[in-house]
Parts: sequence; C-alpha cells; structure tokens
Amino acid sequence: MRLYVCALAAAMLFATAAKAETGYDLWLRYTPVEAQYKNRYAVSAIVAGASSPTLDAARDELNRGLAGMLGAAPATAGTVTGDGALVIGTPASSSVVAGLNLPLNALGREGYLIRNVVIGGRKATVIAANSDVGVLYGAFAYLRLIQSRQPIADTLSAPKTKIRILNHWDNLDRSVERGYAGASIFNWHTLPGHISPRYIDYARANASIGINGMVPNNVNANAAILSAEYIEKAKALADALRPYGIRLYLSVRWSAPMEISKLKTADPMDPAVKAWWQAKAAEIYKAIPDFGGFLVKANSEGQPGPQDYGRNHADGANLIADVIKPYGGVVMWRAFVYANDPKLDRATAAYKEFVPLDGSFRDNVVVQVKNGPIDFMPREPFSPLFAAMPKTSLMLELQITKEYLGQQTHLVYLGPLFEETLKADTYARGPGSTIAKITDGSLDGHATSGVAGVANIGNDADWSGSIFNQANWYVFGRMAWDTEISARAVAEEWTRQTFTADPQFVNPVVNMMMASREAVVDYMTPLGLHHIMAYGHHMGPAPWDDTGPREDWRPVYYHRAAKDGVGVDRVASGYAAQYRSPLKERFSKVAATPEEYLLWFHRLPWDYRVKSGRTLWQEMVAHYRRGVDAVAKMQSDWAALKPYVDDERFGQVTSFLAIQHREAVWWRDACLAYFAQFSGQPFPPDYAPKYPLSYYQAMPIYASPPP
Ligand code: GCW
Repeated sequence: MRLYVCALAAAMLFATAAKAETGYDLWLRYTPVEAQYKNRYAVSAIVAGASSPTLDAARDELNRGLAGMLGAAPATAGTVTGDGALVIGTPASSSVVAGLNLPLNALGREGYLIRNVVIGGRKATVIAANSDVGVLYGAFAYLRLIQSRQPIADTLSAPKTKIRILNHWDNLDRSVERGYAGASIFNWHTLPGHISPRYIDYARANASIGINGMVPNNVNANAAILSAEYIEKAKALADALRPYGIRLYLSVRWSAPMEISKLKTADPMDPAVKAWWQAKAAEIYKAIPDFGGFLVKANSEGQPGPQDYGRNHADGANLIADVIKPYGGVVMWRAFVYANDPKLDRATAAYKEFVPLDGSFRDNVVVQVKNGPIDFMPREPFSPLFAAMPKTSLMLELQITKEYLGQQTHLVYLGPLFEETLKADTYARGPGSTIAKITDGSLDGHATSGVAGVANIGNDADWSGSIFNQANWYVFGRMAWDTEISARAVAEEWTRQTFTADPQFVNPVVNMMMASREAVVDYMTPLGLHHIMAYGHHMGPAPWDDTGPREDWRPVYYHRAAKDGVGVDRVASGYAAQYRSPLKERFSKVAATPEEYLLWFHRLPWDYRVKSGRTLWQEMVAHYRRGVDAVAKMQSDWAALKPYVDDERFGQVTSFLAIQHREAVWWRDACLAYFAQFSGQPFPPDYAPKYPLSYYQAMPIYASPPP
C-alpha cells in the first residue's frame, strides 16, 4: 500500500513536470528554471530607456521570458539602483548604454553585445546594439542562454549575411505547395482587417533566430498579389512584422502587367511595361516604405518570363531592379531553370543559361541558387553555378520543408545538409572558396548577400507538422545568421530549449538528429542516386516510373538502370566540367569521386568494386539496409527518453518514427526489388524484399506501405 501511494505521488509529481504541450510555443517555451539556477539568472530590474515598437518588443519578450522562467517579470526602472539590473538599448535610446562606451562598431546594424558590467558600483548585465533590432536580437540571445542553462557570458554577435529570408510557397487560397503542416498561416481573406495573433508569434519566432525577411506568397505566383487590394493586405502584414525586424517581399508573376492591367505584352523592353512596373513600385512603396523587393521564378516549369519575348533573365531582372532601386529594394531572381530537352542533362541547365549573363545584372539583383543543380534531393553535390558567376551576387536557396525527405513525418534534421552545403569548397578563387563565403558576398565583395529557405510553416498546432521539423526552421535561421556555426551546436541549442537541458536527454537526442540525415539518404537514395521519388507528389519510391509528361520528370531518367549498369554519366554530359579544378578532375575519375556521389557522376557496372570491397550491388543493398536500421535505432533511443518529455510530444514523435520505419522499409524493399532485376546478383542470405516488385509498383498513390 505504501509503495502504491509513493508510486502514485511520484506519478502525480511527474505529471505536473511534464505538462502536455502542443508544440505551439516552439523553442520559446520559457518554462521555470530549476531551483539551483534561480540566483544565476535573477534580474532585479529592466532598465530600458526610450521606447520604440522594436524596443518595446524586446522588453516585452524579456518580461515574458523572465516571468516564465523565474516566476515573475522584473520591475522596470529608469536607472541602475541595485545589483542585478538588465540594461537594454542603443546609445541613442539609453543614456545608461551611452555612458558605458561599449565597443559597438564591430556589430554593424543588426549585431548585439551582451556584457556583464559594473555601473556605479552595481553589477549589471547590458544588452546593447547600434539599432533597436540589434537589441531585440540580443534579448532573444540572452533568453536563449537562460533557456539552455548556459552562463550569461559576454557575447558579441553580428550576422554574416544581410538577407535571411523565408520563402513561403503559400497560395492566396491558403493551400501550400509542398507544405506538410496544414494550411497557410496567412489568411488573405481576413487581411487587412484582422491581424491574427499568430502573425506576431511567427514574427517573434523568426526574430529569435535572426530571420529578417519573408515572402508570404508562392514563387509560382498569382498575379493578383500585385493588385491594389492585395497591396493593402500586404501592408497590414508588413506593419505587423516590422517591429520584429522582418521585411516583407513579394513573389511576382512576370505576366502581371497583362493579367492585372490588360497590357498587350510583358516584354521587358516595352516602354509601357516599364511604366507599369514603375507605377506599381511607387504604389507598393507608398504603402510599405521598407518593402524588401521582388522574388521571381521566370521561364521555369511553365512560368512566364522575359524569354517569352526573346529577352534573357538579366533583361527581366534589371527592368524591375531599376524601378525599385530608388527605394532600396532588391530583386531575387531564381536560377532554378531547366529546359524540356531530353538531349540536355538537366543538371547542366542553370549553369548554361546563367553563366553567360554574369556581369550583366544590376547590383540590386541577387541570383538565388538552390543548393544542388537538380532539386532539393536528400543529397546533391553543390550547384556548380556558385563558382561561376563572380560578378553577380548569389544567394543560396535551401528547402526547409522536406519535399523529398519524408515530408511531414520523417525525423530528418537538416542541419548536416545545410552545413555540408555551406562548408562545400567551390575552389572559385582557390581553396577555401566556400559556399558560405559566396552567399555572404565576401568572396567577391558583393554588397548584397543572403540565404533563403523554403518555409515548412503552416497552421498546424505545432507550426511545422512535427516537433522535430521545428528544428529545421530553427537551424535555417541560425545558419543564415552564422554560416559557420555547426549543425551539432545548433541541434544541442534547439533541444535544450525545446525539451530540457538535461544532458541525459540532450546527448542521445542530438546524436539521433545528427545521424538522421544520413539515414534518409541511405534508405532513399544512397551512393548518388536521386529523384527516384514517385512523380508529382514526390512521396514514396518509384524508381521504375517512366510515365511523367516530361522526360526529365521521370525517375528512370535519373538512374538509367539496366543490365549493364546504373547511374548517369555526367562526365559525358559535360556536367563534371562545370566545376572548378581540382573538382572537375576529381569528379571525372570514378576512383576519385566521393562514394556518396558515385552514381550521380558515373554509370557503373553492377559488379564494380567499391572501397569496401563489395560490388556496387552489394554496397547498394548494404546502404538501404543501414538506413532502415538507423531508423529502428532512432525508435529505441527515443523510447528510452519517455521520462523527459510530456506525453503529447512524446507520443507524436513515437508514432511518427513508427511511420518513418514502415516507409523506410518500403523504400528499401521497393528500390531493391526494382534494381535487383538488373543487378544479376543475389540478395544476401539474410535479406530479401518481402514482396515481388509488382506489389510495390501496384501500390496506389499515398497507400500505406506494407507492415
Ligand atoms: O522542387 C520543385 C517543386 C515545385 C517547386 C519548384 C521550384 C514552387 O517540386 O513544387 O515549385 O521546385 O522550386 O520552383
């Protein structure tokens, strides 16, 4: 009986500690700190100086965070009167900050400084910056230290890139292209009349990780976004986001002048077209004085563009760049283009179209390049365009939503993929010419720089479709701010804030996150395989599919498996030669090509011996099996962590991992059943797909995979 009572008491205690959470609070949960930390983080008063919408947002966030974590919001004071004050502001907004003569020069416009100081004999901490938004970023960084139970050490941080922007592929009817987290959070119907509190929480979350721009509408754009009615709606949204340092940009449809104003043409050289864009820019900037600019997908996958009139991408980009230049706007022109030409290797397409235009773009145009030359695969070599346009500002585009990596449910932390891209050495100017240095503009001295991420945000309670998908939003922001931060460090930071700082929990979760990207590569597309997902929705395996309307949309185009071998000869296609030396030589030789890119660059016989000594076929089987095993390990690792997580979030992760495991098995078995018919070699004695190939081929779209 006593035992029973004890157990009950323990269970009750535990239940209070682990209150059910939907995930809505993201990494800004501000739950109470453990007793031993109360003194370390105590704040006697916030000394805030003058007020502004952004400084108020910083102070409100500090109050909210400190109230949650320490039990009560600190008092507000005009001066430092005792130990433990938190002083915030810029030299302009706060005489206390001005009096400290802090070294703020290195911080630029958006950086911040957190420093422990003594003011009039009293110990205090100061969060200072050159601008109000820098103070806001500093406030979030300060709260991050407390949430992750780090000491409040002196910190100086400034972003490496200027534009850190989310691209929402959200349609005006609230459907989301490649969205797996519910409907769009942007409700155009109720704008401008209603500002959903969710917009403010969205802005807070973005500001907390340094994101300073957003495009609310899909790059497959609806011309209506530029109508007077929608500009008024966009203004309301921009006004709501502004205090958080977030600028609004819009995706535009090239043919908008024809669709909205019935012009006869959208030819960039036509004076009436130029006049239309000029008037439109004036109209937008009147409503939104800090409007960021335009994002354009043109002559890509059927979208209209300047090529429809015999003009090129630079002609189009420059026209709209010129009209927004006087207002300080930029044009982000996407390089995601490929012609429907079966003789052309799709991987070579963007380079061929864009490299000849290097030097002809205005300085307020940024060409936005996806990390890889095909399309956000689980793994791709970096796009060779990055090293080939030194006279043009280039901006990296990453996909946060997991279109090709398990969509809503699979636990795949994208930090390692983003890090692999940013650290990739292009050799554009010799060794050390990383993508980080190209996207931040430093390699060739470009003033405009940035990183774009295709958002994974929707109106699901947890914003991103799963708790672990939130980590991908988080790591995008953190890496856009600091292109050299490690994926592991960010995973740890996120885990501590999202769950608990207890190392018994943090260490296994971080290990799990760090291994998850390689797992998805293994169970979907090992050894350089790519784009073998089912046509259209890209969910599930379909390496056999040769039915898509365009040859370069068919999985068989990307692996060309036959009895004599598998893989694409991208030396012959001219793709390998698009890289700088020594990469082009390395990728041109089979033995020198890193094995993770083997079948990306080369077509090899099934009995080719890889480094492990296995045949290509045996190695492929080993990778697919390893991927599934890694998911099983994630399941058992997670199961052991139940005591640390509330039931709601624990349950979601548990069930999603079970789905991921079933689908990893499906991927492994369907792909191996397919490739086996060509390999001419047996399965290993302890493995074979459960069903014949015809079973997997007959599975209807979105059908559950077999148990
Ligand atoms: O990844 C592909 C997607 C399309 C997308 C396109 C693009 C917005 O399948 O849905 O369209 O890329 O990036 O433009």
